[in-house]
Amino acid sequence: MDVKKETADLLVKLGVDAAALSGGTMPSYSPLTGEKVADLSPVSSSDAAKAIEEADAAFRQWRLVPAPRRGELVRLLGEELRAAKSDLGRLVSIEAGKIPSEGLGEVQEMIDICDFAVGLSRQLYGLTIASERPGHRMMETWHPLGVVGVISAFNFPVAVWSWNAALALVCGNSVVWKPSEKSSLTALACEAIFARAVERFGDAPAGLLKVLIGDRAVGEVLVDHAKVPLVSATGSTRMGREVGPRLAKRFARAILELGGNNAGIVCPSADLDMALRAIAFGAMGTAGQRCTTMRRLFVHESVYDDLVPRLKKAYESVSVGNPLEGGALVGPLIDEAAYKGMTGALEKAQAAGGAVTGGERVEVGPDTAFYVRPALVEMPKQVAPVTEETFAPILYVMKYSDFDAAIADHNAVGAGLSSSIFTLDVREAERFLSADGSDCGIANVNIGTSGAEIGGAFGGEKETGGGRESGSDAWKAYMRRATNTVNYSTVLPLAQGVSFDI
Ligand code: UN1
Repeated sequence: MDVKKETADLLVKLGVDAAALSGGTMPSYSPLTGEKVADLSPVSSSDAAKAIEEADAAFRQWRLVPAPRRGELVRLLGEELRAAKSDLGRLVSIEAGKIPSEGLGEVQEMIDICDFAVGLSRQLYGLTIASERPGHRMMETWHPLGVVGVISAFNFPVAVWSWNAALALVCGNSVVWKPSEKSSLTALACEAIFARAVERFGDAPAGLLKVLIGDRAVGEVLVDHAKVPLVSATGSTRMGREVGPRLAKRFARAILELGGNNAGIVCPSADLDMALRAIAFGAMGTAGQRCTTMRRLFVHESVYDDLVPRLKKAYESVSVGNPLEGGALVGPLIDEAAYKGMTGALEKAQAAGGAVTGGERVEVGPDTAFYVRPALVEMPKQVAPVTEETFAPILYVMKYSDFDAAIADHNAVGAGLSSSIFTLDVREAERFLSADGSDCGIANVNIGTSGAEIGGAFGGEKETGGGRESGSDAWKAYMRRATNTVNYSTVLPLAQGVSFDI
């Protein structure tokens, strides 16, 4: 395939101006071949600040539009995404290296959150609260917040934006989006798709969505700008450590969705066929580049010799290759740095007594592309690098004999995003989900760690950053809450029995 030509064709078909793809100073690459597919023009810091001002002006109008009417814009966005699904899904494959069904799945996730947000636009409920004073009513009202900054990562280049944007928009906010430098093309496509929804909507204020193509300096403008009351940032824990305190310094809100070091526990009663499939997808799917990828596995000693050899076989036989050419299940790593991170971790694991299956580079096309066979590493115990997140397909497998110790090891890492237990024993399952079970934001039974549906709140604890996006009541982070007390009596009783007679 001619990756560069197909990228340009898809972008133009999706509505991006061809002129935006060349002549700039910021190169875009496809991990499928490692070749450069565009030269984009980054925005300057002053243009970024101007875009934020424009988004703020849009917010001031948008907040006055009734929420169900705001939902109509997101409904139209969902329709446009449905129409663009195959092209955008393919562009995600080209830019992030995903297999076709995962590229399409990512767009489906966008459509799903739009549907969710449309319903939500009629359900931004506040409570009515019993007042202790006669003739008084208490209630809470949820108001739009302002410009919502979105910083997204390459691995879910479009879905994470949509989780934030769909909620932010129905909540009455505008959005300024700084995509990863590694996935700016799909962001331009989303900008064009959104523009079509806006056009069909008719009277939306200009500036509801601003896309800031650029590097870290542009992200910093967003993080530090006084007119951005909330930044939702997805990426590494290292990034979150910088962004979090900067937001806190100016009392802005943060939704941080950072690293994961997700684990599964396979118990004696587990359905091993099912566990095998779940682990294979969780650990090898998306070439190990989901924040929810399964990276650690604790297997009970009684089933270890049954499960682990079968898993190794799956690692040895899984197809690795250009997913748009031969139907491979494992596509490329995003770039050379990811490859180096993987080999470095494997060397460290071996030095710590790990036995590695797989992990070797697979030659697919030019040497600017980085394809690897996923690695399964049997570790004698949980030491570094098992305790660190390496954004690559490495699964560290450890044997356990005592369930309590397995849970303790499970929780003994910095990150706290997703987790799974495989068991048919209700006691083990419930314990895993209980207060002294998994310490993660996502805890699953008999399914893997990845592939969450949008209906639930998505995010995790500890070094994962504590933010929640997507479903459930995650929308509340995108609004400001006002508690209102209305006195409809003729007297003025004070709360707590206080008297103050003048
Ligand atoms: C991410 O990797 O940043 O649960 C998001 C999942 C997907 C989202 C992953 N729904 O794997």
